[in-house]
Amino acid sequence: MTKIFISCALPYANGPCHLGHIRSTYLPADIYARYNRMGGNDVLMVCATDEHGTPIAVKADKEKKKPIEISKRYHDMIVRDVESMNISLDSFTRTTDEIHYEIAQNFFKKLYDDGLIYRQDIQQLYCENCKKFLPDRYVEGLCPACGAEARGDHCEKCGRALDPTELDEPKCLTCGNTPVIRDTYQYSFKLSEFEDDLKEYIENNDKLPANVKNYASNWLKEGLNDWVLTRDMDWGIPVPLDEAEGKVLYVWIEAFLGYISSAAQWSRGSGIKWEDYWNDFVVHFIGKDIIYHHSIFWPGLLKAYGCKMPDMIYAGEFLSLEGEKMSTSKNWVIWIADFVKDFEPDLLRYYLTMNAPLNKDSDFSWDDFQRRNNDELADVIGNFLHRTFTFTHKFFDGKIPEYKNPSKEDLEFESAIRKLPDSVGEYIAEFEFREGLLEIFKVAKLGNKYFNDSEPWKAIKEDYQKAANCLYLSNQLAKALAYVLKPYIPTKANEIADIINLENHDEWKDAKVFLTEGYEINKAKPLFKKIDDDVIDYQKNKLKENLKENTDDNMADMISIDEFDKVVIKIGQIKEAEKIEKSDKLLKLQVDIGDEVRQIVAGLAKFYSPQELIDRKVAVVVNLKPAKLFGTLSEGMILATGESGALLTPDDCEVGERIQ
Ligand code: B3M
Ligand code: ZN
Repeated sequence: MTKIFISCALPYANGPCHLGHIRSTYLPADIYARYNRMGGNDVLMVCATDEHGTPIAVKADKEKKKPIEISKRYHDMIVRDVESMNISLDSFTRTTDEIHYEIAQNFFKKLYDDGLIYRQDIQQLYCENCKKFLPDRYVEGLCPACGAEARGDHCEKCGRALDPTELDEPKCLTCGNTPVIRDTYQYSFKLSEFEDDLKEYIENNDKLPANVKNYASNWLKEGLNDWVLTRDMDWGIPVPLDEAEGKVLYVWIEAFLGYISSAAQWSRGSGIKWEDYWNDFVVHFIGKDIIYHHSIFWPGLLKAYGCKMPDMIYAGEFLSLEGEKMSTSKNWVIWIADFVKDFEPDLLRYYLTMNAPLNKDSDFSWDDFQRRNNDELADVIGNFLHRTFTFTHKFFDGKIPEYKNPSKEDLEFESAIRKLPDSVGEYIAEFEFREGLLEIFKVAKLGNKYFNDSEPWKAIKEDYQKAANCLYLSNQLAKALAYVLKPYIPTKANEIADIINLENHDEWKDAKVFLTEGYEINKAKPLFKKIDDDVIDYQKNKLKENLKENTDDNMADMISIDEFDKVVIKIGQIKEAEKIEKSDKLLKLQVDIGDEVRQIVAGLAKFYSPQELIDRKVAVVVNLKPAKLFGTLSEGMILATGESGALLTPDDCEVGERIQ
């Protein structure tokens, strides 16, 4: 038995989870964890929300709230999202927990006392308008390496960790001014001293996947600089040195320690040592954008501290949406909370795993999601199971029939069933999750072919034993499926197990044990349903409706006064309002704008009932090009706030008056 320490990258607590989080990190970690638990290994799977740093501070500034209010809000949402996808974390904590502060400060202090962290005079960007230093994501500019737009500490395009002073054309995120360079001091980690250790770690670790190895060794070729570990900011963990008033730990150094503090909280008071898991086998599941941090900074810190470096770093590549890069600021994204309102989580777990191997970029498209659900889950796996269970009841009274004098076809099918658990298990153990699922799918497909060829509905009259052998073996495959599907689609696997009356199907080794003749199963229940076209059309429309062209409010592209002058806004009055079928957001309105009545489709249904809107005065953009939404013509736009749907209600104005 191995003890396995599994971590998922810590999500920033500045937004809920979307499909990308699930695909790159939580789902593969969960498949791996579930499989290993079934295989008898002792798994500790941890995560936490990453609650410090500029992403949260910036959001709090914008919303005029305290950072902790923001991070609490999103922590709760992230927990809800992760639970709704059945991610079986043992511990999900917060980097604002007390124990985390303690662990992070002690870690820093030890390296400082050992002379591996030192004080250094450096220059940093300072905004003279906001009168503050601009750490990390308080600045935007161009990446010095690849020229892409980058946030202060990180370039998403090339994956490099940056120092904000390196950025070309830096701008203060708060006010847009160009910052100046000022002298200050910070504390740095002697990363450069560990260059050789890291080279050896990356080169000699056969387990590390190619994408991690390649990135890391390319970076190592350039040579390593020391790493600045502190910031001038209010929000964060105070640097545990008397002389360092007003300085906090850089979010990245303490975020790593979130893996440890989450484990430490889990084991506290239980007598179990989380260190035993770490010392046995550590796997970090991360997105590919943070390979640099996990393959260089983190092992460097661990080495310096005297701890074992991770055995495995698994980096999921990117997920796009309908062929376009996902963007939370444009709302080109599918939130987990929205998805699970309309679909079972297992359908997403299946799709995201089957769609592409983790080490390749992948795309979520609604049509493809429908196709895989209908053609694979429903038509192949669902259909095989359903036929097996119904025919067992129809012809054999719900009991596993006798298996005798097997034909060549029977024997071939039997052998495929017997091999399935081992081959799926091997794939999962090697982090080849898609391959494992493909194998399951292949054998289920074979099951359908075998079932068709055996024609038990005919054979039952002409060749009883042939029908009996067919249903005997088909039930054995159904049983194996209840096991091998469990890491991937646990809820469905449990439903299958319920039909087969398996009280306990937690141990992988039992997947191979055949049901005995005469064993009784329950009645079939529909397990997988097809998804209709209009359900998919609705989702596609919703995605388009939600797309915001430019939402990064203050940093939105500037327009000239001439461009603004083109917009005509008038006071209108809503005369009629009705719901639009199939849309839970849109209302069809007839709006009097003085000289005419316009039909306008507005996304207000979530905030107002149609009746509430009658006679309300509203501000209307009247010279928008007409467009059709859900087949309904819209000739204008009503101004309202995006989040609460509050209308701009100019009650003192006359209908038809022009604002702009
Ligand atoms: N929160 C960055 C990210 O979500 C960061 C991960 C920390 S893992 C220690 O991409
Ligand atoms: Zn500024």
